[in-house]
Amino acid sequence: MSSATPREVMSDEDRDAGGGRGNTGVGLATRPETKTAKPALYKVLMLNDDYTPMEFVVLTLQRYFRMSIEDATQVMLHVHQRGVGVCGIFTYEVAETKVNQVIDFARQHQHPLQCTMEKE
Ligand code: TYC
Repeated sequence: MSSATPREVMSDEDRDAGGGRGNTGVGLATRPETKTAKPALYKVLMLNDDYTPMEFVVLTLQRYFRMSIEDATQVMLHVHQRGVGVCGIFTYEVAETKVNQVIDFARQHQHPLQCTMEKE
């Protein structure tokens, strides 16, 4: 019998990864590995309240989310009307930083504006 049984047959992936007996970890470099995990993403949400001035919310969105005055006004009005709105989607640490920047900025100006994050 000369043909290999199915479990002896190595796929291209196994071979490229240096799989099988005697794996030295030095695979034949035929193509790049495509196993880089994508980072988890988080939505940064702006919450409505009855006291923060509309123009302060627009300024905050422009400053910390790099929005145009038109986009910032649209997001602010959405939050004003619906109660909550998405400012942007970021990796965990970037989202956390932006939430803290918004809350600090609002506190410095004695506005109750609140911001939070939620996994995508
Ligand atoms: N509701 C506020 C007002 O009428 C405006 C506002 C909009 C506040 C969005 C917070 O995230 C907010 N002045």
